[in-house]
Amino acid sequence: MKHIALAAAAIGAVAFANGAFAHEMDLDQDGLYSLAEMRTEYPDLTDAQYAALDTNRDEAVDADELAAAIANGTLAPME
Ligand SMILES: [Ca+2]
Ligand SMILES: [Ca+2]
Repeated sequence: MKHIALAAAAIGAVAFANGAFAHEMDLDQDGLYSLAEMRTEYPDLTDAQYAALDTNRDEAVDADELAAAIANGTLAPME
């Protein structure tokens, strides 16, 4: 059981690191990731790809949409 707990802790650490990096990517700290902000981490992101990330179609990517895209493999995890 011990190694399962350690694995869970490692996954938590990765999630925390992603969260911290995502916070930095939000240059104006408005809680949303504009296309320009996304391109600071994903330089090759296209308009179409950005639109696909915006699943609730409010024309901005929020933290939940970003996390979902990383979780489903649409975006590479941030390092
Ligand atoms: Ca922003
Ligand atoms: Ca959105």
